[in-house]
Formats: sequence, C-alpha cells, structure tokens
Amino acid sequence: TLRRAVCPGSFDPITNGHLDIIGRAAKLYDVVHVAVMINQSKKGLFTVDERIELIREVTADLGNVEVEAFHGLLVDFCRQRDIPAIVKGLRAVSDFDYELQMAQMNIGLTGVETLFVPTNPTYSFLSSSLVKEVATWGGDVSHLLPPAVHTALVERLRRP
Ligand code: COD
Repeated sequence: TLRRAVCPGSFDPITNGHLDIIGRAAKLYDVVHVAVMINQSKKGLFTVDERIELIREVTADLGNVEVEAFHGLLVDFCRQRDIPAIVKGLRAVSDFDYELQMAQMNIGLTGVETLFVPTNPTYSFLSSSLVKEVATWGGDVSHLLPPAVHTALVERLRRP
C-alpha cells in the first residue's frame, strides 16, 4: 500500500517556502497530497482554482504530488483518503504555538499525526502575505517564488 501524507495550506499563492516543504515530503512519501483548504472568511488574491493550477504547474516535475481543494476539516480530508500524516513546515517559534495546538487537536479528533519539517533558513521569513504586500508596492519578490507564480502575481497586481 502507498504511504501518503498531506501538506495543507491556503497557498495564496504558493511560495518557494511551501515548495521546499512539499518537495522534501515528496522524497519521504509515495504520494503527497497538497490540500488547498477553503476558508470562506478569507478572500484571497487568487481564486482556489487559480491556486490549484499554479501548484500543479510548479510541482509537476516531482511526479508524486496530487493537488485538490477541500472545504471542511483537515482531519476529514485525511480520513476520506486514508492519509495518516500531516506534514507542516516550521519557520520560527512564532509558528510553534498555533501549530502545536492544531496538531494536538487533530490527533485527538482522529489520530492523524503531524510531522514538522524545519524550514530551509533561506525561506524562514517568507509568507504568502508578506510576498503580496511587498509586491503590491513594487518590491522585487522574484527570488521568493517559482517563476510561473511570480509572473501570475505581477499580472494580477497590475490588473486586479
Ligand atoms: N517555509 C516553510 N514552510 C512554510 C513556509 C515557509 N516559508 N510558509 C508556509 N509554510 C508551510 C507551513 O507548514 C504552513 O502551515 C503551510 O505551509 C501552509 O501555509 P499557508 O500560509 O499557505 O496556510 P495557512 O497557515 O493559512 O494554513 C492553515 C490551515 C489551512 C492548514 C489550517 O487553518 C487548517 O487546517 N484549516 C482547515 C480547517 C481545520 O481543520 N481546522 C481545524 C484545525 S485544528
């Protein structure tokens, strides 16, 4: 049977930090599911479908990554697909409190495990929201995003 894990997030849009974690998970598991979790209270810069397309494009070369949207609890996504592990990147202690809370909630709900991967230090300061803010004011974020994502971001900010 295939060993599966999920990398969940908002991915609005996917950054090199996300991609680093997904790529490392893809070396450890047979199949890595990328779950774009739908949060109706947060209006994104990109639609969920656009985010999925970008993630598919930049993870295609890995060969064992499946991308889909999900509306609901992450533990239900995992249960429905027989996924025993959630893989999360940890950037700094500031991530830790909330990530620990979610991990403990999730294992209590269904027994799904959470594994933390330390961020590549090159990307430890990197978040989708900071990239969007800097790009909005014309700052260069091309080194922080896959080229296709950078192109889509510049295009979106030019014509919102
Ligand atoms: N370096 C390494 N990893 C990174 C970096 C970086 N620079 N940036 C992000 N990551 C990783 C982190 O592991 C992060 O958790 C993940 O990528 C996703 O990041 P974002 O910003 O796209 O997504 P978030 O933080 O908005 O995602 C939160 C979830 C959607 C995962 C969470 O809210 C969730 O599980 N929601 C579903 C509903 C649910 O089950 N709620 C109950 C939870 S107990």
